[in-house]
Formats: sequence, C-alpha cells, structure tokens
Amino acid sequence: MQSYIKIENGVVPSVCSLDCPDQCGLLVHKKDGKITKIEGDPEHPITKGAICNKVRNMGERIYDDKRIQTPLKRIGQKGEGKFVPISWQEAIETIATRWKKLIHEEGAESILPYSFYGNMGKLSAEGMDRRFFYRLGSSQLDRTICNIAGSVGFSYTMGGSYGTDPEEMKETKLFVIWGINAVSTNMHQMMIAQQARKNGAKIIVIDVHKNQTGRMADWFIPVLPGTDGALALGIMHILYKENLVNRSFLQEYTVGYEELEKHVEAYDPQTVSVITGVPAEDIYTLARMYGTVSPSMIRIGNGLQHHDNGGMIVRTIACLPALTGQWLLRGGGAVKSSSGYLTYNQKALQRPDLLKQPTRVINMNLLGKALLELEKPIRSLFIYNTNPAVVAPEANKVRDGLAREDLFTVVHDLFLTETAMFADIVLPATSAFENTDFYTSSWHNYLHLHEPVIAPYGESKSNPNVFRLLAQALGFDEQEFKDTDEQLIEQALSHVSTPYFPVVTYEELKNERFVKAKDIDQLLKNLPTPSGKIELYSKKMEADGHPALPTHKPLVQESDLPFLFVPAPNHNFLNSTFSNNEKHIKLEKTPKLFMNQQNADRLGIEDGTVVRVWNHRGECELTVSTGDQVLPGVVVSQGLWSDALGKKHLVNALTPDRVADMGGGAVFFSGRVNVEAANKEKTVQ
Ligand SMILES: Nc1nc2c(c(=O)[nH]1)N[C@H]1C(S)=C(S)[C@@H](COP(=O)(O)OP(=O)(O)OC[C@H]3O[C@@H](n4cnc5c(=O)[nH]c(N)nc54)[C@H](O)[C@@H]3O)O[C@H]1N2
Ligand SMILES: Nc1nc2c(c(=O)[nH]1)N[C@H]1C(S)=C(S)[C@@H](COP(=O)(O)OP(=O)(O)OC[C@H]3O[C@@H](n4cnc5c(=O)[nH]c(N)nc54)[C@H](O)[C@@H]3O)O[C@H]1N2
Ligand code: SF4
Ligand SMILES: [Mo]
Repeated sequence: MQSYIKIENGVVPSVCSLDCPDQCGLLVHKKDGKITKIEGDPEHPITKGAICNKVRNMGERIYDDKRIQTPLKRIGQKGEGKFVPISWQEAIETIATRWKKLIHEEGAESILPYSFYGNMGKLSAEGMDRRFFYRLGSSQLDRTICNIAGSVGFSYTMGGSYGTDPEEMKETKLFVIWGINAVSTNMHQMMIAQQARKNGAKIIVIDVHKNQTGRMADWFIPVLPGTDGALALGIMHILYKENLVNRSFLQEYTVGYEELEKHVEAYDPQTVSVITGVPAEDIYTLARMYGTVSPSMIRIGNGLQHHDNGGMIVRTIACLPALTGQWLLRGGGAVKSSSGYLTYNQKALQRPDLLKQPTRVINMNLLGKALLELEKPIRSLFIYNTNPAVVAPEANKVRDGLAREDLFTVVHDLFLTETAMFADIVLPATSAFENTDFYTSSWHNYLHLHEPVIAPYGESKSNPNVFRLLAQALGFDEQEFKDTDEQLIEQALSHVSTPYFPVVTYEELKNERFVKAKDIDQLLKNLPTPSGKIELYSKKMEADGHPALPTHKPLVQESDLPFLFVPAPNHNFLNSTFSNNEKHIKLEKTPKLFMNQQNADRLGIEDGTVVRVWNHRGECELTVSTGDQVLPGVVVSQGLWSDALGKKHLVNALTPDRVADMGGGAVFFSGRVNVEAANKEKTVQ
C-alpha cells in the first residue's frame, strides 16, 4: 500500500470529515502534491459521486492564507486578535507549566476540555484527547450541543439510535421529512426521496419554515415551533379511531399500545389544531395518508429537537412507525440517527478507566454560566473541534467568560476563529485531509478508513498528535499515550459488542474503503429497550421523571416578547465552518430573518429592511424577508455568521442556555425575541 501523501499527481480517495449525516466518499485530485479539485466518489454506495458545493470548494479553505501555520501566543487584549508566532516547544511547555501549577494549587478539575465534532473522525474527536483528559483528571465535558435530547427520546421508544437503512428507501412510498432542512443538511436523503418519487412516492415536509426543502415537497405542512409532539399524537388519535393501526404488529412487537389508545383520546384533531396551527382537516388527511400508504418513512431532523420539549417530541414521533407496523417493511420505519449500528469499541479507544476518581461534568450548553458562575472556578480551557464564541447559546455570556483575565485558554483550530481570538495560546490544526482516521455516519451504515492525502500544512498537528505531546510534557509515560493512529484504530475495531458491527481489521479496511454494518434487518430481534420491544409505554421514562406515554409538553414561556426565534443553519456554511470563506459568504449574500407578511405589515416593516432582533440576552441585526414562509408569531434566521462581518450578526446572542427535557440538550429554537427596524429606538428591553 503506497501512501497517498507521496502521490504528487493523481486522484486519491477520501471521506468528508464534516459534521453532516451524508458522510460522502470523496475523490481528491492532486497536482504537484497539492489538492486541485475535490469531487464525489462515484463508487460510494450511498453518496454515489454527488457532493455539496461546500466541500467542492474545500480546497480553497485548505490553502486559505488565513490558515494558521504555527503556534501563536497572545500579546494583545483577549478578543483583540494580536498574536505572535512561537515554537511548538514553547507552546507545549507554556501549557504544561501552567497546568502543573493549576493542578498543584486548585486541582485538575480547574481545567476543562471543550470540544465537539468539527472533525467527525473518531481519532480526531474522541480518541487520544479522551484518554488524556481522563488521565489528567480534569473536569469532564458533557457534549450536548447537537442531538442529545432527540437521541435520548428516540432511545426510550426504540432502545438506541437505530433507523431505516437509506439503501432501502428507494422502495418507500411516503416520505415524511420532519423538522429537517434536508436539501441543505442531508442532500442524499433528498436525492433518494426524489428517486422514490419517480416511482410514485409522495414527499411531505413538516417544518416551521418553508425553506428549500419545504419548497420541494408534494405537501408542505407548516407547524408552530415545539408542537410536533402534539401533531404526532393527533395522528395517533385518528389512526386508532379509524382502525388504521396494525394490531398484530402492536401485539407482537410493542408494549403499551392499549394504554396509548386511551391516552391519545385527548388529542382530537380540533385540540391538536389549536396547539400546532395545523388545520384539523389537514391532520385528518395526514393521518389517513400515513395510515394507508406503505412503506412509509419518517426522516426525523435535528431542528425539531432543539427545543425545551425536544426529547419528548422525538420520543413521540418515534412511536408512529410501530402503530402502522412499518418496521417490518423494506423502506419502512423512521430514522433520526443510525449511529447505534456502528458503535465501535469506545472503551478501548477512549479508556475511561484512566480516570482515577469521578470528577465534575460540565454541560457544554452552559459554557457561559460555567465560566462566570461556578463556585470552584474553571481556570483553564482547552478548546478544539468547535467554535463556541459563535455556536454556543447565550453567546454574550460565553464571550464574557472567555474574556476573563485569569482564564488560561488554549485553542487548537485551523483558523483564528472568534473563539481563538480569546486564546492565550493558539495551536495550528491539520485538516482532516492530512490525518489518518476512521469514520462512521449517523445516517447511512458505512464505516470508512481515511488515510492522509496531503502532508500537514505548515507546522500544524493533528488532534491525537497534540495530545501525545501534552501527555509527554505532563509525564504520562503509559503506553496508552504512545499508541500510533493505526493501533488506536485496531483497538477501536476489536472486541466490539454490537451485533451489527462488521468484523474487520485495519488492514482489511485499507483495501475495502467502505464496509457496511451487518444484519440491520435484525433490528426488531435485538431491541435494547428494557422490555426488548418497542416501548409505547416506557417504565424507564417514568423512573426518569417523564410521563410514561408520549405527551405534548408546551415550550417554556420565557417572556411575553412577540416572536419565537428559530436561528437555523444555512446552506453554504456548516455551523460556523465556511462562515469565514469569501466564496461561501457570497453565496449566502446577507443574513436574513424570515417573517410572516401579517406581522411585517403590522410592524410597518418592509421586505429588505434591516432589523434589530433582541431580547434580555442580547441583540443582533438581520435583513427581513417577508412572505408566507413562516407562520405569524415565528421568525427564522439561517446561518451562524462570522464576526468577520461584524459581531452584529451573532444570532446566538439571543438563544437561551436552558436545557431540554432530555439529556441536557440545547434549546436554540425555543427563545423569544422582539423585532424592530434597526434605525428605531428600542421600545422593549
Ligand atoms: N448546509 C449545512 N448542512 C449541515 C449543517 C449546516 O450548518 N449547514 N449542520 C450539520 C449539523 S451539525 C446538523 S446537527 C444537521 C442539522 O440539520 P437538520 O437536521 O436539518 O436540523 P436544523 O438545520 O437545525 O433544522 C432543521 C429544520 O428544523 C426546522 N424546525 C425548527 N424548529 C422546528 C419545530 O419545532 N418543528 C419542526 N417541524 N421543524 C422545526 C427548521 O426550520 C429547519 O428547517 O445538519 C448538518 N448539516
Ligand atoms: N443558533 C444555532 N446555534 C447552533 C446550531 C443551530 O442550529 N442554531 N446548531 C448547533 C449544532 S447542531 C452543532 S453540532 C454545533 C456545532 O458547532 P461546532 O462544533 O463549533 O462546529 P463549527 O462551527 O463547524 O466549528 C468547528 C471548528 O472545528 C475546527 N476543526 C475542524 N477540524 C478540526 C480538527 O481536526 N482539529 C481541530 N482542533 N479543529 C478542527 C474548524 O476549523 C471549526 O472552527 O453548533 C450548534 N449551534
Ligand atoms: S458536507 Fe455533507 S454533503 Fe457535503 S460533502 Fe460533506 S458529507 Fe457530503
Ligand atoms: Mo449538530
């Protein structure tokens, strides 16, 4: 096997490392050792050569002048962006010296790692770093910012993150695309739905915003934010009443279907209509379609669980396919995430046993609070794979925390992000193209090996290599910190306990490129719920303090401000990644705020007006787009915009750092705001 790095001119395989369910197979074209073009790998069984525009232009990001080439030391004020280059030796020594002192004076818990999945590679996101921070005995981080509420909710019903295989979805006759902007965030799901449509399938989109995905639907159903659980219960009400449920399936594979039948009597279409904003006759039509068209598939998004009640919403929707027996049909069922099939040997890779005694655990959604309010303060942060100054809720609080003079912050990234501007030491990170790693998707069921396609940029280092250096500097001389990337992969692939994980070695992966999970069709035989069945009634939920049956719970009424604010992602950025790349910014034009025409008329705001959006947490500026894309009382923005365009587009200045009903999840979309033309004085604070 020759190293791809050594191939100066040619085409080499790769995998997209971004936090996106599609996890595309890529082909990277090289000339004189540099990437000249990135395209989709036509041999990839799911993504089949199609990739998004973001990654087609990724080469520009890899060789962007703004990329950090050496470690940096801050010389100006925090947030000011004045740094000077230093050597790796000085950087690592500075960190090690500071941490040794902190550990001696205040204990290792005064140090907090802060990371997410800017790089989805297992070694990059949850490998040597975890070993290091367990061994250090630092505070641990609960990584809750993305999908946890929905994952916990789905698991109460189905036992884990298991969904329908995308490769079966060509046979689906009814696609319900629910709370996911799939055209932008899961493009191959949409391509499969389109293929199925050619064979007669219908596409229904249920969303708070008629965005590019809603516009592609055969039927778009607008719903009020945070009310999807009620809508699902209304569907159940009709399915039971009109005998559209599959009783033999319910009997054999579920628990609680009789209790559920009684329970959903309360969710008659009239009542549900008032809660959801969906007309009663539409609820009937939807339920009858769902009850009669088979196979049907529900693609449950991440958007609808970024709410106070997000866990319960997903728990509730996850019950629907069982009511009609969809799980027995090819192309039938639902998918929120399928990460459960390819759960590798996490213990072997992450080594939680290196943690000598339990430490405090900090919910990443509460970063601002944690930095400003903890009695036993955090004195040092090590941030990698994430840009919390832009993506975390209550951004102003986060930034106040990051600005603390006594806080020693290290940021490892490819760019001088908004977060890195607050760092004392910045470390240059390799891009995923420069690393060895392995990947599993949260949507399709393939495992990929990635071998580096280009040499490290400048002096940049991969995440595992940085933690190897830090381990050495802190005197951790155990073998665990000397394992090579190849050894880490071998450990992660061996002695895996899930029935779906393919038996495969590192060497085999090198030749295979994509390896599929096995026996996915055995899901109903392996359900890891307490009863081994689909739990429509869940005793576990009761024990955890939730209603045992799916139940609508309204959003927290945090204030009387007139609008619910849904600051969603956009098409051309990936979270805040690409928000500093000119090409992507140009494609997005300006940060918009979608508002219903009725609201705009009443406020005297015209299409294209720059407005100030505010609440007690902060404010930002957006350009209004009026029309019927959102219901009255709801405003939607798109994109996590960079400070390079002025801090005024920081939507997370407005989002709450409350946590969702399950898993401590983020509630980005449950905040309330007021809106006013930017040139007027504020009327409400
Ligand atoms: N282009 C692009 N792709 C991405 C990302 C990106 O930023 N840009 N981010 C990646 C990441 S990390 C993730 S987690 C996924 C997220 O991708 P998705 O699963 O699509 O989730 P979101 O984009 O957060 O929101 C999806 C939709 O939920 C809608 N929504 C909000 N509240 C509600 C509600 O109460 N009910 C209903 N029915 N709909 C609601 C929003 O209007 C939006 O259309 O995408 C990944 N892919
Ligand atoms: N308002 C609002 N806020 C949101 C959301 C929303 O819908 N609305 N979505 C939320 C969701 S679902 C998510 S997942 C989060 C995501 O938020 P983040 O995880 O912060 O994602 P990004 O903004 O893409 O930032 C990833 C960073 O990792 C860096 N990076 C990439 N590869 C590597 C590597 O190998 N090593 C190191 N050290 N760094 C690397 C990138 O350069 C980038 O700066 O945002 C959340 N924030
Ligand atoms: S961001 Fe998503 S769609 Fe684009 S190349 Fe990567 S995995 Fe594919
Ligand atoms: Mo996410």
